[in-house]
Amino acid sequence: MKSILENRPELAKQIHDVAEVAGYLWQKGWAERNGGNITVNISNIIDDGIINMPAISEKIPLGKPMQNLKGGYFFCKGTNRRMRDLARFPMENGSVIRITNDGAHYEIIADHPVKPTSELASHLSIHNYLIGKGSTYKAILHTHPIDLVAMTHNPVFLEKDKLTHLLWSMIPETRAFCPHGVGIIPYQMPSSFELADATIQALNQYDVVMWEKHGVVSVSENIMEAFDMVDTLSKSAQIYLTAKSMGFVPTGTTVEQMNELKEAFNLPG
Ligand code: 2HA
Ligand code: ZN
Repeated sequence: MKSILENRPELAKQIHDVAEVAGYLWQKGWAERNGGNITVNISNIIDDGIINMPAISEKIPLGKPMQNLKGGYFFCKGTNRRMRDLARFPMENGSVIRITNDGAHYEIIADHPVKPTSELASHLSIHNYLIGKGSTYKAILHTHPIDLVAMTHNPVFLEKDKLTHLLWSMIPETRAFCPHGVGIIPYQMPSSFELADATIQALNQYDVVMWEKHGVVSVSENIMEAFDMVDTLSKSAQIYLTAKSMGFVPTGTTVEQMNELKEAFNLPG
C-alpha cells in the first residue's frame, strides 16, 4: 500500500520529527506504556491528492463542533499506542485525520485506520483555539516527565508562578527558552473537556502547562520546539532535585540576574 508520505518530503519530514521526539520521550522515561500524545496541524502542507483521498474510517463525532478546524488535517498518535512504537513505525501507530466541513466530526484518511489519541478532545480544542487566535503554533505535545510531575505533588508548587520562578532560577537556559514559564492546572479527569478548557485558558499566558499529578502540555511551531521546552524545564527540575538530594536547597540565580537576562534577550514574562 502506498503511504501518504510518499513523494511528500515536507510531510515526511514532519512525521520523521514526530517519530524522533517519540523516541526521546521513551528514552527519558516520560512515556510509560501508551502514556502521552502528539498531534500536529498539517493543514498548511496538504495538496489536491490529499484533499481527494477517500476516508478509511467512518465519520466520528468530535464531541463538540470546532469551527476553526473545518476541513483541517492533523497527524495524531493512535490511542493505546506506545511512544516507543511510534518512534519506529509512525504511520502504523498514528494516522492522518481530516475534520469534516461541519467541524463536528473527523475521518481517518491515511495510512491505516488507527484511532487517534484518547486526548483528542483536548488536543483539537487547543488547535481550534490556536487557529482562532492566528497563532503559528502547529504542534502539541503531552507527556509525563517524572521530575516535573513529582513537583506538582507539592501544594507549594501549585501556587501561581511559583514553579516558573523556581525553574527559571536553576539555569539561565530555562529563563531564556521557556520565557513564558509554566502554567498550572489543578487536577482534572484525563481526556475531559474540562481539562481541555482549563488548558486553553492557561495557554493564553503560557506555552507549557502542567496538569497536576499527571503531565505537561507544550505547544509550539513544531514538535522539536515543543519537546525542547519540556526538556529544558525538566533539566531545571533535575538540578533542583540533585541539589536537594545532596542535602541543600539550591540558591538559584537572583531576580537581578534573571532580569539582566530578560533585558539582554528582550524576553517576555
Ligand atoms: O494517551 O497520556 O493523558 C495517554 C495519556 C492520557
Ligand atoms: Zn497523560
